Amino acid sequence: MKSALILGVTGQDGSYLADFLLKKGYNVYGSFRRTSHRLFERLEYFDILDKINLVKLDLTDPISINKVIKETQPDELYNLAAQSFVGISFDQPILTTNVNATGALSVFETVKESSNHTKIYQASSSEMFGNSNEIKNEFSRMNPASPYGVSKVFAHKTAQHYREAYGLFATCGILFNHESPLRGLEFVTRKITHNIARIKLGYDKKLFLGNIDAKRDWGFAGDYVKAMWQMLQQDKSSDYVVATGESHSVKDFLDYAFDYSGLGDWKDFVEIDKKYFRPQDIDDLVGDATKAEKELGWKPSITFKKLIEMMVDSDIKLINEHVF
Ligand code: NAP
Ligand code: F7E
Repeated sequence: MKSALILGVTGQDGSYLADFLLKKGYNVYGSFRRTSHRLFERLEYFDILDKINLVKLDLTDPISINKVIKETQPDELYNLAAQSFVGISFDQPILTTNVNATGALSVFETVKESSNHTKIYQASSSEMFGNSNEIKNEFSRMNPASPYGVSKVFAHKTAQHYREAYGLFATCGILFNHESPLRGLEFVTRKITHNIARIKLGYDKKLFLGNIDAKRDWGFAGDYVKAMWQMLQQDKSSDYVVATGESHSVKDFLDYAFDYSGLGDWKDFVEIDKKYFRPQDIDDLVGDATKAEKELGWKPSITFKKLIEMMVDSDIKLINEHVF
């Protein structure tokens, strides 16, 4: 039986990946950090909480990283743990850097010293590219536009360095935005579908957003965690872009989501609030996943419209069941 350690198992991708690996017969370890409130709702959604070996780890605490990796000696390690919200990274740049950059470095160093058979997946991001007009591939210039993006460039380059200097199997998945009914409530897609459900069921009247001209390449998280696993089944570590190849604006998302929900024209419900604008934003991001398709046989299975339908349906069901 293969073993996998998922850092950040309580997150969107962590829970989808845990479900995927358990179905493949893996012994799954998943890291969490203590909080004073509910934490495992995504694992409960998949009904897999009791199937995961939970381990306590914080990326800002190298002692916990050391202990967990030494004890578990996993065949595969997925570093999905991060301060993943770009917006807050402008307000908490040091925390973001400590978690995403220094934390990743501690993971690579510990694997090198005490578990060097472990294959590492590093969660890199399209945010590393920043603004420029072309479709992005593995060789595109990195020009990050947020503390989050900068922290991910550090971790990405450090993974490449450990690969080259020490022969570590450290693969970076450069994933473009991926969403699901389990997406955090502050990200724009889920914020829209959650608020559509609240408006539709009479709990709210308005939805406040920021830069709705921004365009992103949005895929489905379930498809993207499969790509992560496929990357670690290769003989050599490398970098892979994972994306749908289509970009849509937040306005396009609003158009279809409001139309599908039956609420009609989003302009009757949406107001712009300056507080949701970032000091710097990326206008448009679209990825070229040709390498992942050729080498991994990976392709997205869920369209932009289908993704929106899944998210709207799920949020209406949750609000109907009084899950806020
Ligand atoms: P997410 O839902 O925000 O999950 C992040 C996970 O990291 C959570 O389990 C969180 O724990 C954990 N975490 C946060 N701070 C930590 C710390 N100091 N120590 C240990 N764990 C910590 O993010 P996601 O959407 O699943 O994304 C997974 C990874 O992919 C992240 O690294 C993200 O930056 C990257 N990424 C995401 C996307 C995307 O579109 N989703 C695209 C490219 C890259 P709590 O539950 O306790 O907060
Ligand atoms: O913003 C605009 C916002 O926060 C998308 C993370 O998973 O993907 C994600 O980062 C766009 C931005 O995601 C609101 O300004 C408008 O242009 O949903 P988001 P993100 O910043 O693209 C990358 C690939 C990651 O790696 C990250 O971890 O939507 N926008 N109005 C808004 N965004 C939010 N959150 N809230 C608004 O009200």
